[in-house]
Amino acid sequence: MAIILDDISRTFSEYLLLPRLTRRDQSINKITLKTPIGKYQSGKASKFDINIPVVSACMQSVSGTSLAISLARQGGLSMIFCSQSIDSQVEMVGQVKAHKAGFVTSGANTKPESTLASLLELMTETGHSTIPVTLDGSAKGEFCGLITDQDFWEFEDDLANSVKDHMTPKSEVFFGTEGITLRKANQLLHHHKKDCLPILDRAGNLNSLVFKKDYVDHQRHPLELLDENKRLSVGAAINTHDYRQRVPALIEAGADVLCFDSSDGFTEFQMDGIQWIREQFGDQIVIGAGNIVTPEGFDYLAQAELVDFIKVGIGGGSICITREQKGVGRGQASALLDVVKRRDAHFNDTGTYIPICSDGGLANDTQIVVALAMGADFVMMGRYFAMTEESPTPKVSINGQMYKPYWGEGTLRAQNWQRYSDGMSSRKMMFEEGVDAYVPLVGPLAEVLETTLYKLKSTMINVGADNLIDFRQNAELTLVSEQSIVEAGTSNVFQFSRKREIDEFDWGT
Ligand code: MZP
Repeated sequence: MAIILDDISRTFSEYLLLPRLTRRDQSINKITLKTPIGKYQSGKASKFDINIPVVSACMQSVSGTSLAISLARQGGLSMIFCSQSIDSQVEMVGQVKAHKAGFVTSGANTKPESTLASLLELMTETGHSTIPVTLDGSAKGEFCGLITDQDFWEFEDDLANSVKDHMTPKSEVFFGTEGITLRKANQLLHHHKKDCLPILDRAGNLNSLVFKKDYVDHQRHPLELLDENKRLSVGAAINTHDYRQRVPALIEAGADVLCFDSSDGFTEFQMDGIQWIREQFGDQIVIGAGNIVTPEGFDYLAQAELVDFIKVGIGGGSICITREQKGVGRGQASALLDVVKRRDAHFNDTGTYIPICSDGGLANDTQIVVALAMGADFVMMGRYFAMTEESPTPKVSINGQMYKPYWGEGTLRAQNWQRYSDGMSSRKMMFEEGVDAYVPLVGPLAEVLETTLYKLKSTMINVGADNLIDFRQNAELTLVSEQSIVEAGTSNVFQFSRKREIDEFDWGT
């Protein structure tokens, strides 16, 4: 006979946190939100941390290049979607890695003999105003000099002139030598009042560039998530079909984290993939697995401690109709609580901590807070990021309000055959597990995230926590009745919906 669980499947909105003692020395600025993504041994550091506990979903309508750059600059991580060709995913990962920070491989170069006209074209095409000049015009060629848009006048100079007649020649350029630290390179920029410092190898070839604007930018984004070469960090989604081709290409492109994107990760297909990646690439690469909703699912994926983090959640996503279509899934709070309990037991028994990601179904900031209090190390969100300026979909105006399209990976539109097929073949999709939708545009990611994280920190202070470990250890939650959910909103008052209504209201005073 089928097993029927005693517990009801519960969601985040059914719980509330109870306040604990807030200490006098607590303040928003002292709270840290750093959290592990990589598994670790008791007492040791995780091999990969993120600076804020949020990652963006492995979805076409969410994790594009701009969003990945923006989120990494705020301290989080994006998982570039795999429902695309290997080449285009690799290109997106490469664009994030090339974006900025520290030593940048020059993306636009010219030769001494090139004309100003072709240089101008290059500047317009790439948006770069400082272009290195190398003998063969390549990013690693023999360095000859630098040319900027200040070195010639488009409407005064003859555009048939050669670059070499206008550039600052190598003999007059301040440059650094390969091996120089970023700190020293920034000091040279400061000392010589320059905007760009070329870094040359011992043979005089161009190696990379360091920009003043990157230094300034970094000061404005202290939580920026960078790799050891000071490039932005980025994750990449993978599937159980083509990992033998996709994974090597993504690692080569510089992906920092690999994340299986599957609605049901409690499968031998996924374990085969995990084992293959570990055999080929060892323990250094960070691998996320999932999704699961039961302790048995956790035990299966945690066996031999091959994976770094495990994602929890089936059917809770805002665009997801898996529960309706297939009758599979579980309330996200129940799933998370059960899996966290099993993870903690695993940590006690083996000394290995495996971070848990709560994936999907977070309808508001409060639910993010509750998920972290319940023991998730970080959350993965789709809708939340789809609503920002930086998501990859175009803005659409409907009745004067701006929206963005947002669709599930289980829709025909996403054509993500691997995820929703049976793991064995890319056969025709028989039914959809997701919907095509629109979400309101809410503004730039940095602004939205700032509010969310401020609320999270503020709740952490309510429960006397200084970091996310304290938070889940101190957290005391209560189930709420339907009546207390009603009570949590405003009651017995007529609420103004807009500030303008307040301004225009006749108060009779
Ligand atoms: P949400 O943040 O929009 O509520 O949920 C995002 C999550 O929904 C994703 O991370 C993924 O796990 C899941 N998802 C994506 N596509 C589908 C689908 O088409 C889906 N059914 O369930």
